[in-house]
Amino acid sequence: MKPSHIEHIGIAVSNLESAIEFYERVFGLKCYNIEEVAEQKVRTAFFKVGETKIELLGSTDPDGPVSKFIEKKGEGIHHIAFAVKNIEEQLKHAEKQGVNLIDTKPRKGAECLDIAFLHPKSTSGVLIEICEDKRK
Ligand code: CMX
Repeated sequence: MKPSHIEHIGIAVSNLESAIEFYERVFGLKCYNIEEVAEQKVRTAFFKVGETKIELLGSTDPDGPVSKFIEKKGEGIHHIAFAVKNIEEQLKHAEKQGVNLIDTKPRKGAECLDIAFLHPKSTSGVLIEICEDKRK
């Protein structure tokens, strides 16, 4: 599959506003975008760290995946997103390798990316997102 880089690291937080304030105050990073992804039941806040972003994830619904994650595991790293080219082909490749796909087709995520998730049960317990910016 050969991802080009880590596009972002998603971090589940209980309180988005106070987590943004923390990242700005302690690390001197600037939150440059806050975006709701209604389909995923999250609000996302982005910071750039070199080529990689930190994506803070605040849940908008107690039944959403981020709420369920925090309930079970507490706040923390929720997923790692790999930037790929030709995401549809990469999904087919992953499926052929026996990976359990959460998304068999890409969907729209924050920042206009096409995204798809691989199930943590087939990736050593880490939720992996692959994503592609088709505008590039
Ligand atoms: N990382 C690692 N493991 C995870 C996980 C995560 N982020 N989320 C859930 N799991 C584990 C659970 O701990 C649980 O493990 P056990 O069976 O050992 O207890 C197992 O996966 C099943 O978890 P669950 O709470 O019963 O939840 P579901 O099976 O209903 O859903 C998952 C799990 C991963 C399929 C679902 O959360 C999902 O589809 N995630 C992808 C979408 C998403 O997370 N969106 C939010 C971010 C959006 C964005 O970045 O824009």
